[in-house]
Amino acid sequence: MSKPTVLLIYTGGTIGMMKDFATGALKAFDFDQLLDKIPELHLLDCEIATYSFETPIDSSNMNPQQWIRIAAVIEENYEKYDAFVVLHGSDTMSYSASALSFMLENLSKPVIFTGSQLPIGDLRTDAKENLITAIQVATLREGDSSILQEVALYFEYKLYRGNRSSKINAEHFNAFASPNYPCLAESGVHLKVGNEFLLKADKTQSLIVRTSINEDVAIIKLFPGINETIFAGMVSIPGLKGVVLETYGSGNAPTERWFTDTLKDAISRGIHIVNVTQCSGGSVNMGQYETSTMLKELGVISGKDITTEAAITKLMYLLGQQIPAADFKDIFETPLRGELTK
Ligand code: ASN
Repeated sequence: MSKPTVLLIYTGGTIGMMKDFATGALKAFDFDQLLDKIPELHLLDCEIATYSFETPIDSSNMNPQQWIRIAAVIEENYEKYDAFVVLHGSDTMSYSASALSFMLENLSKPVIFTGSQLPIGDLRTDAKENLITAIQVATLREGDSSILQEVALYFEYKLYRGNRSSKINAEHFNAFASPNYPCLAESGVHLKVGNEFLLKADKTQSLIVRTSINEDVAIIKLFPGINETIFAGMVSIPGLKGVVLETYGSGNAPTERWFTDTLKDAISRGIHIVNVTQCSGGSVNMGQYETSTMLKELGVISGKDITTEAAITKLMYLLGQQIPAADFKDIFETPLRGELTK
């Protein structure tokens, strides 16, 4: 059997950065140098090809246009390669992995995001392990099918479903978590795959790349002391079409009249409001407390156990798909790529 083929897509991030000697700041450097730094890649039992953004970026500069570029590279090369590994800055990696999971419909090949906390040239770098194992995971096969058939994120010995992951630490190598869904795989002496947790593609369907994304959205995090002027101002932003509302605990919010009236008015103006918990784990359950009953009655969408990263990217994706207003809530509350628990 021929060796699996992998396309490495380099977008930027710390993994490929080096110190600017003049300023001391970290900035991106040439991708060819990145490969020179890891001769171990040649030992892997697969064929690796590379594609690089001409100007690699810190992932703080990621945006829907860049997601579309990543999706386009995957689409153009989909038949040529068995797997895709996206090198990406860790800061917004969970947003990009979530967005791509929605944009790549009927995906049947692995798209694995990875990066690192320290640059590849650093003596104590975490980049080598992350990159090498991400490629190994991406090339796991059963017969002539990839074992992974979804967008995932590999970091510090763990493979997560991309749209279930969040960056939780700015310093530790163990920088990501998936609070509401088990790891898809774990790397130790052996590579252990949790087969029961993987998405399985319907092979009768071919890949559809959806690149229509609507950015007229906001994330509003509630806090004790948020007042009417501020909240009403935020939901009255001209052009606003959707809000991810980060509420307390299991989806709770103030019961004050001004708050519910403001929400009611926003919903009547066609703005979709998605309730997501501020807690890092657990689920929204509107109606469990009096402080969430009104939200349910107003028609607020339940984000259930979705992450904020997946909620905002799903909102942008669904708003781009011209879904009839009457179906929007149901579709949002339905798992499309395993991003929430029904
Ligand atoms: N600022 C970097 C980025 O997200 C952080 C990293 O990759 N560790 O591009």
